[in-house]
Amino acid sequence: MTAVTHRTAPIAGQKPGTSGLRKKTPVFMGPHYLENFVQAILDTVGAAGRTFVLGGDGRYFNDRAAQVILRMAAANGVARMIVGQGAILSTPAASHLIRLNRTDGGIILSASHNPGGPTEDFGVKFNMPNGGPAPESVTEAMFARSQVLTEYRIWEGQDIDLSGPGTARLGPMTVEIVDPVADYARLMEGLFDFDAIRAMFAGGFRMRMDSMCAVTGPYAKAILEGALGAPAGTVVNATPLPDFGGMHPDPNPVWAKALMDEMFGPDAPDFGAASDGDGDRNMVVGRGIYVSPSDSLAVLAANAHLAPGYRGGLKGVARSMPTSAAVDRVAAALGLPHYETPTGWKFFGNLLDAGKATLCGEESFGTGSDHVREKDGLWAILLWLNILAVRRQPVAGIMAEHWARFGRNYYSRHDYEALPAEGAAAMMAALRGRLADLPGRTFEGMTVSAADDFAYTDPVDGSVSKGQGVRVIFAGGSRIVLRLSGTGTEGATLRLYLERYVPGPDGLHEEVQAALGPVIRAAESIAAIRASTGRAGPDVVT
Ligand code: VG1
Ligand code: CO
Repeated sequence: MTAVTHRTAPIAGQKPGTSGLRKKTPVFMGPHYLENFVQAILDTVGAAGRTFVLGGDGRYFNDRAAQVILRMAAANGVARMIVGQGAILSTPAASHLIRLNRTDGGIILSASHNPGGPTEDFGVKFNMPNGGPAPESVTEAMFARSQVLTEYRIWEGQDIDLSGPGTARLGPMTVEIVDPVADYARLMEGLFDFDAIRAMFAGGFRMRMDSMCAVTGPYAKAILEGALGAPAGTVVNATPLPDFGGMHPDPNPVWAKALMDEMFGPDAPDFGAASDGDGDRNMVVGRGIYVSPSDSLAVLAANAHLAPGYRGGLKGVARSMPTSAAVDRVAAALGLPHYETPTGWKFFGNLLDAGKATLCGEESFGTGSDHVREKDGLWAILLWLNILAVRRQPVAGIMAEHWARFGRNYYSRHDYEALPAEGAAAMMAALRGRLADLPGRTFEGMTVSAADDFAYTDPVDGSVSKGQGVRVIFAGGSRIVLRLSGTGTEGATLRLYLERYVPGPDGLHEEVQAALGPVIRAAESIAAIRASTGRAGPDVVT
């Protein structure tokens, strides 16, 4: 067995987006595609003598890609790889292992909430020694490297047996195969009052957890049904499958419809939850009530002190720009600093590292804290359970009290998928050109108070990220935001984010799309989405 060097040529388009490099699986399986990108990663971050974590969400090609990456790591002089058994690790569990073992980072194989399978999506991303996604400066360097490299190195040899915990060698490199769940479960036990949650389940509390045939199945079974004593069968779709059983593992009311039907049905459990392909997203639902991710972040911020891990209070909170301002209102009431970042978890890393924020969240079903450097689906679900165990109220009661105290930010996202890329880019460019004319104009009785293209200056390292989404803000707190997705693999996806603030006490319990009616109509007047795309309406409404 020996290291060999293969000649290769740069492949266009190996540019990481919002969260790593995502392409159709056949593209990743094409000649040299994975190898080139992995070599670009290793050349950028350095390989000799390093230790990295490796794992993925188990989707189609996960196992083959892991073997290739191990052989490339060995040939590039990596000293040690810590790999989840079966090459499986949820994204938050990988982030935890990177931090726990003080490694030099990790490679995560996932296209997250995108479907998996031979003709669906695959992805690779690199996380830094702090456990968080590589910042733009690093992903740009990886892309630049991918455009000039001429060779990659790989160890010639057989597959490593990853089927059970233990230690193996690949040439000079040590491969440590670890239980993917154990360390993560211990971390959760240290943050939450497991006794209180166990007592709640013992008292008859019923929950449905839909793992959507993706990576959280084993984690949810071990923690909810194992450690916390929830009845067997609480977790459904609990076996990770290479094609997610044909499901689209994006936990929202559209793709997790079975869970929604159950939670709004005659025999609904007390609490429902779902998570995505790689386990970093969550959706929570009460009996007969859906909790929007922006509201969930606000409720968690207002109640986090009820869990042992956050008893001392929060240092601050952060949300992505398109996420509703509900959490800002909680921060203002608690006297906490709050931050507004561009879309993507990588922008929270510095705030968490610097101790400026404890909780972070995105409208796209992502919530997390400083316990790792990724959003964390099961963590959010467990924090909700801890809050429910202490407050002993139904979810609907908690939401009603929250809105009565802080007012309600009605919120929805409308996605227009698989648009022709050039047309979508032209529409955004035209809109950007019109922004300067908007302030002072009135739409649907709402006057525009500001309109811009969001730019962010990181308060810790001063780095600037421009062009992060168009926002049109109306007097009174209503808002529309438009941006193009950076995680898709087919054409362009336009995301339209809609928000309207109602201070209460009246009007706190309206149907969401109806409450947002004026904002939806104003968005069409301003951006002419339907007119310029020729679409009758959005493909997905969440
Ligand atoms: C989407 C979401 C964003 C999220 C990203 C990764 O990005 O909008 O909030 O951070 O997915 O989530 P985009 O560019 O398509 O809007 V996932 O669970 O990959 O890890
Ligand atoms: Co995800």
